[in-house]
Amino acid sequence: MTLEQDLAEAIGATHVLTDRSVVASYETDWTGRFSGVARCVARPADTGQTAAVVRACAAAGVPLCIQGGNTGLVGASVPVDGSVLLSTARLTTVDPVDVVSAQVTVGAGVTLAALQRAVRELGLDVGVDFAARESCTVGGMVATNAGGERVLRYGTMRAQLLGIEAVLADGTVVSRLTGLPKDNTGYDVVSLLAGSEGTLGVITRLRLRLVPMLAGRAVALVAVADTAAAVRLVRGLRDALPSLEAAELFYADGLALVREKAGLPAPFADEHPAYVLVECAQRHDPTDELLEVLAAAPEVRDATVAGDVRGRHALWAYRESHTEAINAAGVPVKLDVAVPLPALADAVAALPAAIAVAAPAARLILFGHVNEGNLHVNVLDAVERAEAVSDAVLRLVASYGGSISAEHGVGRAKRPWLALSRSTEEIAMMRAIKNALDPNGLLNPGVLLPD
Ligand code: FAD
Ligand code: 2HG
Ligand code: ZN
Repeated sequence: MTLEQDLAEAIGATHVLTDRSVVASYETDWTGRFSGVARCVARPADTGQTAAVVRACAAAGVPLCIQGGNTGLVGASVPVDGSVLLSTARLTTVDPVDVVSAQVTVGAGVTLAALQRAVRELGLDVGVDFAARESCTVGGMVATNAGGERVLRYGTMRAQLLGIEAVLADGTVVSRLTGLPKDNTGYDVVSLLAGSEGTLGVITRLRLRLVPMLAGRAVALVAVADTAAAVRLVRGLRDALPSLEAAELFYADGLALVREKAGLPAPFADEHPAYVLVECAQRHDPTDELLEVLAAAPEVRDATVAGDVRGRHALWAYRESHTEAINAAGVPVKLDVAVPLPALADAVAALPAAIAVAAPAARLILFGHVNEGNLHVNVLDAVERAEAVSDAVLRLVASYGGSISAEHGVGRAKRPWLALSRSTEEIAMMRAIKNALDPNGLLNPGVLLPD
């Protein structure tokens, strides 16, 4: 029997996709920069079927690549040539919400937006949120330890994760879904899979912590002079406003691009060098206290505040449309990095010159999550100089004591630079874990660990 026949027997022939035009829709990443040619796509419906797919690939010695919503931005969600691509699109069960514990168990293929809809009607919410919500899956979010817009308040995806069910490279199923908040019984096998980028196992189900749904919300878009002013402003807001949930940063050139591509009006009468978008959330309306704090903040050059849903979404559009606007302008070299907050302004100032040396004609669009020192360095008109640009940016970031990946992961895009953020000993430890769990390198080859 061929591998395709084995897979068809395990999960049904209609869920083994071999038609080239259909398979092609799984083969290129969101940015258009990374692609690979899969042998076929397998779409299991549950953990048992997932284990059967993994076992069939292991027996045939064919690599297996894992894809959720394919919104990942480091080239790790597309297949390597000749691999089987396992799509989690059918792992979409949502168990009844445990409102007493404020927890839920869901299939890895559930999108963030679907989960939000399911829990919000019960007065609960998901602690992580970002613009890809309609497509990204909770499995992909855990596999990349996604961050997003609420890390300031609730932490990254790892902090939401209480349990996991996963299929290891030999087809073994590990299921730990009790969700006990206190459970000190040895190595944290659940957390180990967060940020593992599909290299240690296929996550099939997750148990997630939920947070209260806070209906009182206010969003402010604040114009500031520069990065240093943005950092000072956020520091002050954090101290004064316990309801602070998000603090996002973007600049005049990013705003201009977003306005051009999304057709949005100018937020202020005048242009300003930098903008901070903040959101406060609590049970009652936080608008008055946000206005009061902004009125006293010396960094504010101009500000507009919205409390109603439509107004809040209109302000968020200036920030959340950056990724799409950049894609509409070309294929970017995308580098998601973090630097210690006290060094953020210096790093932002140093980036243009470093990039210009690597790619003189490049166009830099910067934005990010200011409280975590998380910069999204998007470099347009430089894709043919991707390696030189990545090297320049990542070395600069490392020189400030930063991380080469704040939230998107290492993937295939940054694998050669892992040693800038992790010691030799740590990389050896990671390699030992990989070798113990996947000795034949079946899962997501070429992702995360350098050769
Ligand atoms: P994919 O892209 O399909 O896969 C990502 C990685 O996870 C791959 O390595 C894949 O092999 C692995 N994987 C997927 N599912 C599983 C599974 N079930 N088991 C094991 N491995 C798996 N990220 C942030 O952190 N913060 C943001 O604010 C943010 N905003 C974004 C905005 C936009 C518009 C876009 C396009 C992306 C954004 N991202 C952001 C990137 C982010 O990594 C992804 O959106 C999300 O975490 C990936 O989910 P996915 O289901 O699309 O995974
Ligand atoms: C965001 O914060 C995402 O919007 C995407 O992490 C970042 O497009 C990017 O570089
Ligand atoms: Zn981000």
